[in-house]
Amino acid sequence: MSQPARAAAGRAETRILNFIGGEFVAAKSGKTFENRSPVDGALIGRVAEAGEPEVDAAVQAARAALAGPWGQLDIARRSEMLYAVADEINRRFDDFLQAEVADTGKPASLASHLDIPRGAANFKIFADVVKNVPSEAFQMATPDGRGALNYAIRVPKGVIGVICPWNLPLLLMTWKVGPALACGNAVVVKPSEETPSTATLLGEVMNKVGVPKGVYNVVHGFGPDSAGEFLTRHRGVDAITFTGETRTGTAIMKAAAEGVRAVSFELGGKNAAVVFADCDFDAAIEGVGRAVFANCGQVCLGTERVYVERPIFERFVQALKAKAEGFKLGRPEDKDTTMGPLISEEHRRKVLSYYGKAVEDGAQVVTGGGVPDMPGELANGAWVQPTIWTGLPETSAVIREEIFGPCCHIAPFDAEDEAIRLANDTPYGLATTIWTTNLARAHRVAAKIDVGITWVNSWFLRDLRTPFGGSKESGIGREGGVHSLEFYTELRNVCIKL
Ligand code: NAD
Ligand code: 6OD
Repeated sequence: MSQPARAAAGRAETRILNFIGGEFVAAKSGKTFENRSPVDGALIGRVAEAGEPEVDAAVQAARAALAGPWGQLDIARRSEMLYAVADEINRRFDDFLQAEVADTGKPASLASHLDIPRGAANFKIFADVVKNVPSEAFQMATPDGRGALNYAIRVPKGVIGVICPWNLPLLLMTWKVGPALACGNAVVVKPSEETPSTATLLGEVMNKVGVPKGVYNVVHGFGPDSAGEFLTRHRGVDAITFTGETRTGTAIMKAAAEGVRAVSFELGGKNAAVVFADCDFDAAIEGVGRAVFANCGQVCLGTERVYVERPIFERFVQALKAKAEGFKLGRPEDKDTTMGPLISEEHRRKVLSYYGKAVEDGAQVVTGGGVPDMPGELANGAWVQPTIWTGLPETSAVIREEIFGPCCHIAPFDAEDEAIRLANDTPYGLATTIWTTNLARAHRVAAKIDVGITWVNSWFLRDLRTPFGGSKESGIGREGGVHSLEFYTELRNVCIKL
């Protein structure tokens, strides 16, 4: 590997650097922070923390790229370049996999099926979308009888600030960078402080395939009074796309108000599954099991509230319990590992506080509820037991607040309207899953649950052309397919008097 590659991969002896104007750079201040493995607490590397000078340099580099060759590239050439990025990610699949798994501790089997392939696919889908979007045109009559022709053109928004979370680092970052670049923008990415590696590694890919310097930049650091805030406050940033907690979204929206800059937000959720007695029982257990426990419960679309029609309630609780108890916690690289740790000790404290609250609020702990005994060095990792509760009042914080861990509460219901009311009784509105073999009911209930994404008899089945986003406090705007173009381009009307 070249020197930048070792810096970017960031394991063992290495440093993880900022990527600005096509160069891997440390911080002028010399400040760094630790990147530790959630599996066993081992030091993975040290990350160069960007200060205001680095964030400013990244924004300037992005602006310069827009004024340079990148701004001149036609859509066909830009699309080819994004295909090349995807191909290079796939060629370096193992490097990306190793980096993602080291940062997150998630099972390699999961990252190799989900995170890395989607990281590559996110470039191809939007390269295709921009080539195929029609424009709109209107002819109009005028008093002189000659008329006028209106047509719309799309231009890039400019420099996009991309602020990312840690749960699906490459997938969620490229979900924004792919369309941003496809539309001709330049980006400054601020990965989560917990997961700096794959965004940095992508810098090498950009250089390798000849994406002009400054089109893709990465600055590392934290949120408040650090790189996140410096980036969102920077007036050279034209628009901000953010995935993360609703509370952070509120802070970013305040920063974006200066200069009246556009935001696209994918935020938290407290998603419900609604399971009817007429469901395919095994499919429902399999699907709800994935929705609750995949990625150790750290998926924004995941289910933390399960409502089950009373005739199958007891059977469902017992079957999901068996599913939870079947997970094999272990090192990510072990082939039989099916669940990793939480992202950090800090996040574990948060999740365990809800495990405690559940008991205080009178829950029956069906399974789990604590910290598993892990052997050897794994005892230093951020492990928790997959957990199921029943018997909580709907007013409990465990039912109302996003936990973001491998846990759910299961409650019975007796009528369709009751299930809809329970599912909607939350300030969030991201996703839901409905389990039934009654097609009419599926359509009826789907239309009444106030969320951005409804799955019927499935979960996290993604067609990247579809609108993705949240209602209520779960987000602002939709991304995916042509919907991403609404955010990443400015639509201009040209009126020609004939
Ligand atoms: P977070 O909000 O704590 O952090 C996300 C990013 O924002 C990080 O890079 C962080 O450094 C940065 N940040 C924090 N404060 C900031 C500030 N004041 N200004 C600028 N940047 C700031 O979220 P997280 O803990 O990384 O991720 C988990 C959360 O993300 C959960 O709530 C989850 O539901 C949500 N999420 C939502 C979606 C979705 O599509 N709706 C997807 C994934 C995760
Ligand atoms: O699949 C996607 O495009 C997407 N944004 C998934 C988000 C998952 C949240 O954790």
